[in-house]
Amino acid sequence: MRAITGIFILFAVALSVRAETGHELWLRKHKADPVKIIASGDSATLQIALHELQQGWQGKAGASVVLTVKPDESIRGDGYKLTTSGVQAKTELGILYGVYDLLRRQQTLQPIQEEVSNPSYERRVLNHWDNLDGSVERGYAGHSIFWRSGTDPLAVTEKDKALWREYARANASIGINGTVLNNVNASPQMLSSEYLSRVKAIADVMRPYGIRVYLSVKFSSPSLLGGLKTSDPLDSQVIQWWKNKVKEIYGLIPDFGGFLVKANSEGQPGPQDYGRTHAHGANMMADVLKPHGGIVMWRAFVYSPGDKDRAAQAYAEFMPLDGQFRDNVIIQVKNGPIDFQPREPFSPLFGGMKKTSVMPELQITQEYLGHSIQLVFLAPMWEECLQSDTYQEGPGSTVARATDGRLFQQKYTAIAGVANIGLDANWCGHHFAQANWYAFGRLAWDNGLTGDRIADEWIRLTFSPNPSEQPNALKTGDWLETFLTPVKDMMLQSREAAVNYMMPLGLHHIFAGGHHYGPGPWYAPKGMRPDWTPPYYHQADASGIGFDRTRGGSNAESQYHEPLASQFNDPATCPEIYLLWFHHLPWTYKMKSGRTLWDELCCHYEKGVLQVRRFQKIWDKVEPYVDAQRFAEVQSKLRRHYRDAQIWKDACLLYFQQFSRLPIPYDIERPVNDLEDLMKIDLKWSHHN
Ligand code: GCW
Repeated sequence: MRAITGIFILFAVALSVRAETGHELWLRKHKADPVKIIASGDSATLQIALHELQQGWQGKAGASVVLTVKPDESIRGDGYKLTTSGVQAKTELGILYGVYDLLRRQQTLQPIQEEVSNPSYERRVLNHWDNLDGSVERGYAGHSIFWRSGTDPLAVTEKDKALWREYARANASIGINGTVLNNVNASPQMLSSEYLSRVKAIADVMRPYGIRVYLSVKFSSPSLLGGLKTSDPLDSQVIQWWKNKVKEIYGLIPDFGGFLVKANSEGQPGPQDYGRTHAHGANMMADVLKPHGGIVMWRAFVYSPGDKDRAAQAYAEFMPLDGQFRDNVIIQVKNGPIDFQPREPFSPLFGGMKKTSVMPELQITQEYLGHSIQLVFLAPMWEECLQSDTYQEGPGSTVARATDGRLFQQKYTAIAGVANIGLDANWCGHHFAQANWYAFGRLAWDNGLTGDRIADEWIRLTFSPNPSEQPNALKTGDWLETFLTPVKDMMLQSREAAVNYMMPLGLHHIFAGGHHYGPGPWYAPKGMRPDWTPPYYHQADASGIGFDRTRGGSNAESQYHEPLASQFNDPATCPEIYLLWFHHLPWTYKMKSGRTLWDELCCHYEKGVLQVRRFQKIWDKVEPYVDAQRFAEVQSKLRRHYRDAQIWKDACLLYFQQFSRLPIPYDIERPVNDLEDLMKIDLKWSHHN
């Protein structure tokens, strides 16, 4: 009888949950209580704040909230102070941020007390790798929300504007205040007057939400678009061309943010094509933008084929330029020295450059972390990077402090995240990929937040039952235990799981070429640049595995400050998570666990697969508390996630076993695939598979 009642209740709960597409993100509608708002001023931004309070208030019914724009020495930039009576800020945008915080606290049942909140970085920017034809480079959530092909690609419709408004609101709610609208592999057409008119339309929608637009520009635009003979940054006609273009942009968009530039990188043009340095190129643009208040975000993602270790190249190229950049240039540096791998040590340029502003670039889109197929929560990875100690000014010189102005005087501070947003109904392709967008915004605002705290907030906002719709929903305490705790646990483990089944112990870039989704440790087509093939990175042979970056090898470890350099240089002190990043070691090398390196690798691959299996079980168990649509969609992604994790394990172990010639330990599940078959599979990246 008991069992029957139990089943009946579960059934009732499941039925009462409305299907959700996920389009509302972490801003799902709730029944609001009445609230009285007293606001000084009446701008478009304040109107939004008012509206949000009216739509979302869950505090005391009929309470008064005072919104005061007034300086206070504890408030910086667009920061704010929550008070017992409402929100105080220096700027109207600060008020809006304070209101979002207030509402978030109400929904997530966090205490509301007097507290100041200031942003870690002044510029908190999304980078869209969106092409003007509507495709998205490394995008797994459908086409661009900004650009499209077709008969009238530049027409601005009401539907476009409504979507951009939702996007702006979502970003503002987590403190993001800038967006680069196009791919760093930029088309010169971006700066044509036709496209600029669409940029203006986008900027007009973003403005009240405090979001500035920026553009990626192609360095050779003066020649390609302007018809000049050269794009040499020291040529007076070239400089004049940029001046005119920038004037045109600011005529349309007075608060335009500035340019993002990928130059002399992966075939993109740059100042070196004219015998000039990165500093010449960046400074020319900076000088042109300066009178209008614009900045240049200049990427340090440079490497070329040759003998030099790819991991050491960006540092080698940019360090000699330290001190040569204008104060409105910020060097944009990817979190690791290679390329957004599942795990890399932090880039030595953080804490390296002292006289130049440096900003971290994180990748929200999961290019190397399972696309929008796999559930991988990235906050722990970003936290790991931001909290890494560079030792630049002694212990405690974390990447966070070295980039947010606490360690060095930087005129501008910034952080960028490569967006994972597209036209898919749920924006990000995977419901849990929304958490990565959310996490980027929250960390950009407060780079000391933990992944745990962010996951907690996000789950509550995204999945908590709506009492008005779910009268049978679990009581809060039970929901926390039955839903929040296991789901959070799954999220927090998910990145380490991916490292385990893809590239444990410091392995990196062993993806199949092109799509960067499936395994391809063998991938090395004839004639291909070696640094674009996995054997360059894993160096597996009969003698062992790993990339030797020690003093006897490429010496990349020397780019780190002591005591790190020596620590990394010695396998006995190198953290095992980075072991094969810095060392080429014999298969029988003794690990801290007492196991051989080969056995340890096997254990990690095995563990990763089992972790994903567990995620499936966790998710299946929470079915009664999730609406049917989101439940089924995540469940189906997890099925594929598990299958592909198994493929990763089998492919890597069977491939490396050819070199190690050692057996897979008996207590480890045998591979279920054959290497020959695996080498033929092309795991397509499409998220619709
Ligand atoms: O991660 C690599 C990607 C490229 C990308 C490049 C970059 C936009 O594979 O698709 O190009 O990095 O960051 O510039």
